[in-house]
Amino acid sequence: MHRAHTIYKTLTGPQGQRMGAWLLTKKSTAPVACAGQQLRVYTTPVTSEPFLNGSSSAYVEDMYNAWLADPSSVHVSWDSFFRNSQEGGPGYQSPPSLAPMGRNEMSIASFLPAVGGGGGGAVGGAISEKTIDDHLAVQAIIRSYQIRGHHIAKLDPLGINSADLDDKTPPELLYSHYNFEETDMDRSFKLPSTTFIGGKDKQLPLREILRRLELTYCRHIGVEFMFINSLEQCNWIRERMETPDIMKISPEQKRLILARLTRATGFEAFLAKKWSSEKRFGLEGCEILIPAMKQVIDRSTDLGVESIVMGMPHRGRLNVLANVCRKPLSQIFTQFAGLEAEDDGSGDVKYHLGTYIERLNRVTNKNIRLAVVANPSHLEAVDPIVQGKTRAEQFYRGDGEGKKVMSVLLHGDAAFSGQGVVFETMHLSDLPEYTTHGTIHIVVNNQVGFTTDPRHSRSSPYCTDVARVVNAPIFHVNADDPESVMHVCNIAAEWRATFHKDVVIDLVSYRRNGHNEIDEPMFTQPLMYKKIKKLKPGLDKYSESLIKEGVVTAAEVKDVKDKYEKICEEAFDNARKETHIKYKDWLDSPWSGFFEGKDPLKVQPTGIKEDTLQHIGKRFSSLPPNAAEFVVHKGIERILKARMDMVGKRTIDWALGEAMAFGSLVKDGIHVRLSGQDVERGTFSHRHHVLHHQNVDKATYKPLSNLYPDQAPYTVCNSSLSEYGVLGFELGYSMTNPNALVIWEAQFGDFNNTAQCIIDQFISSGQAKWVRQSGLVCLLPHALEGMGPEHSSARVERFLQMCSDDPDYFPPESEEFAVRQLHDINWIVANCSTPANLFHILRRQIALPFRKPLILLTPKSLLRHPEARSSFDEMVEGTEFQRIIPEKGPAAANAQGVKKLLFCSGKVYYDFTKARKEKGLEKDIAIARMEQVSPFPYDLVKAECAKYPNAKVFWAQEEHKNQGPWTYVQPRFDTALSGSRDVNRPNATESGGWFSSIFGGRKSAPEPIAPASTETKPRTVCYIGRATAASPSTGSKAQHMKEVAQLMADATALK
Ligand SMILES: Cc1ncc(C[n+]2csc(CCOP(=O)(O)OP(=O)(O)O)c2C)c(N)n1
Ligand SMILES: [Mg+2]
Repeated sequence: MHRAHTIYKTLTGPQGQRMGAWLLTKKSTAPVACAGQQLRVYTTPVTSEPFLNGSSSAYVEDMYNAWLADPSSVHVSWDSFFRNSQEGGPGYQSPPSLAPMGRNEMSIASFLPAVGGGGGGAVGGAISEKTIDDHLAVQAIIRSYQIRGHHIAKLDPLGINSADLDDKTPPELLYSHYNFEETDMDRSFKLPSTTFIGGKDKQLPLREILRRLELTYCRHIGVEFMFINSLEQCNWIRERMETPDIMKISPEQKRLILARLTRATGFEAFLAKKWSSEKRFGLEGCEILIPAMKQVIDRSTDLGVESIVMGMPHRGRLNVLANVCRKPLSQIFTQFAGLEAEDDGSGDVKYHLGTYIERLNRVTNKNIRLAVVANPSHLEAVDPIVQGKTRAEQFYRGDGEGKKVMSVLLHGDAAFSGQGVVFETMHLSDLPEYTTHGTIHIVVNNQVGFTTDPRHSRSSPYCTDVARVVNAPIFHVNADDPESVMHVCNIAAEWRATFHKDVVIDLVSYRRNGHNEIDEPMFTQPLMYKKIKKLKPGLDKYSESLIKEGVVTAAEVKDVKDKYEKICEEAFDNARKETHIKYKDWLDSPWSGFFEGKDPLKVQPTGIKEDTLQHIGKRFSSLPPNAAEFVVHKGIERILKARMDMVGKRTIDWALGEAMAFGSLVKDGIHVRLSGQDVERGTFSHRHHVLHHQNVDKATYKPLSNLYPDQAPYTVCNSSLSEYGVLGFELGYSMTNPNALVIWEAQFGDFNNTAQCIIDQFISSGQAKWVRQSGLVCLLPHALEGMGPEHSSARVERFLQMCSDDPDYFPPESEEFAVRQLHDINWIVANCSTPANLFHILRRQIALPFRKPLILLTPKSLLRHPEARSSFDEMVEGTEFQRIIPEKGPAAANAQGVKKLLFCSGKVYYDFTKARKEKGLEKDIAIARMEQVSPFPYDLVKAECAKYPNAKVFWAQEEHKNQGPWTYVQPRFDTALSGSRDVNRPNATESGGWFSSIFGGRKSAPEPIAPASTETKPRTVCYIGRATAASPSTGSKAQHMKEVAQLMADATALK
């Protein structure tokens, strides 16, 4: 109420001149547009909102300013209206193009007769200007509270900062030109339909209006929602915020909050007592997070949600696992014991591990599945992964509207505003093939990021401002007011269930300790921490207030506390009996049934029936079935015809090879999803998986979705222009179900580095850290083709450098050599040179009895290269992926006479064969293609080298020497040629261990074998390729051609 008086008393100042008066005074002085205001151009007629409803007055004002600057910038109807108004015409008249009134709107005239109290009312039927002005002013004030009330809400439990980093009261809240007097405070004003503060009352005294607005918008909840451009959604929120007594809850509900807060607080206290010097990133200062999450879950389960996928940072993670997911406390406590793992993998620190729990929600009595996705230290990196996993779960459940599965993302204040991936993830939220139909974001806003104050960590007022871009309502709430927190949690859950859009809860709180428990916060935030030290913990405050209210007794409070401590002590005793930890207990994506009963070293065949090839080939090359109506582009018609001709000749090119792989998988019930920038057509216009009707907008036809009536779904989707977000999303998607081929394609391979964190932290090391597998495929266009530095290299050297196989270890040769290698490595890196091999390697992803990520370099010029074709013979039953394609030409028949054996990878093979032919050296130089670079095909390299005993062995690459595969292959060639070297022993835990954890006891790390070479002189590999360079490629075409010529000369030189 204090501010209401302040407002009333300080009703002065020029700002207030602008609202209302210009509309209503007949002789208005020309108002001045706001300094710095952008000129906006309004060229469409106003049809969406009626005049002067709650959200249109700002619009009208904007329009007026635009009109002032340039009358032609507004619609002609507004032009005439403003002109009329200025020229002393009727003060108010409806603009001509107004839409009919909606459910929640009233005409301005309806306000006027209902004037009560003193002041200027209607005199003799005429309405005074003051009456109209005053009513408009009341409307404007209501609206101002709705828009800006949050700026002055008491959000900070410390009372130091303003959550929006601005202590000032926005002048917009103080409309000063209406000249209210103290006597006006008791005048009644009819309430507009865009407010719900009246409840059943249609009019209220000004004093009461202001009081209610203060209570609603300026107490412990600050809500930002008026930027949402849907009147329905704004009203929906207004109703849940403004309705009198809306926040009243029952004593039972209060006791439930107290019990939950007690557990949250007790958990941290217990850890602090037992492991005082261990880092755990405690939640102290924002313990309300736990009751808040539980409230979100309860309400969402009430509304039909059955599965929740969560992503969160370090802060409070153990508490979430214990008290939200109800992970057994003893499992959590064993993480502190420094025990060795019973199963394999390299593991991760306790505050990064994931979990998966299925349990009964005791409040709603419904079953619920909760997964917390494992994450690296890299803040916010898990966001897109959670979304992908959620989307996939929705997909497999047929939950097209997200009613059963939802995602919850937790954030820190500094990370939420600082990390770009938050934005990239948010921008997926409404895309048809990426939406999860609304995410509930909860920010643990402790007003500090490690040692950095918010004023140094963000330029936006709130740490949540990124969410405004997707029109998500944002609820800032003082975390020391548990009931306000629960209220916004309910609204958030209902919002998501109603509108299926994102929503943000900003828990404005503090951090009682340093960044972690060992840190000294007084070094950097002395004043803040002086205050924190004096502050009563949230639990104490709430229990005291409930005792005062008579909801609980002090004895009951103590009892709840003691009981929880006893639970913790018992779990602690149980944990002490454990001798090992199990990484599998921390798996976030269990694939029940996938591994059981499988021979872990048996790969299913990848060759398929001729009939299937024919069928898919024809369907993929056909016009839509309703071809007479569906107008296809002439160029596409030609492409389809060329495809059909190839199929007739039992031949495939790149696009057909890919389509055959996808088509044969969907035929077998395997869902295929291809996502990335412009993947539908293909960056290089080779794919065309979506045909567009040339005359009907959005009418499309997807051949691969129309192969078989009972096929699995095929999804192909152009993504937003993001790598970090989209790659993360697809990785998450791939984690949900192993029986799906999930593919992300980079526009050019080099763009993968903007998703480096997903590659380093998740794809290459996810299995080792979190015993979680993924068969994700990354298609990375790669090759030096004179397109300049940025479109040449996928930086294959980096992927290879991260491969976990030992360069000095030649695994034992056996029938299972290839699959065992695949099993033991962290990911596969390949660069195919034929469409058939592309076909096989894609199918092999599913044929494997386990899942490994596949980094697949893809060609550009080969997409149309006449020689880069394969025959059906290379794909039919009995054929398989070729890790190495050996020389098959005249040199193979002249093995003893071959002087040079070149190994290469990718499209450069075609350049080498051409150069060799031109020089007439086809009998002298053998060229073998290494299609799978990692795991390294030791056995086949050895065999190929042995076949040409008199040849010098070379690795030839088009990349620069410090790039490309050279540094990876060189030591491995030596090992292949000389056998295992005794440099070190393979790491048995890493390479074989995971295997046993899944398949039970069958280890795959045998002893190194003795050198196999019988040659007297040790052979070694030599390098052919470009010299070292900083850049992947020259930018000059001429220089490029010179380099190519030199490369060809080197490759074909016999001296
Ligand atoms: C991408 C990334 N950069 C830097 C860090 C190092 N780091 C760890 S916590 C932290 C501060 C996080 O602040 P905030 O998001 O507010 O969370 P809080 O710790 O306050 O809960 C930083 C900078 C990190 N983990 N991830
Ligand atoms: Mg913080």
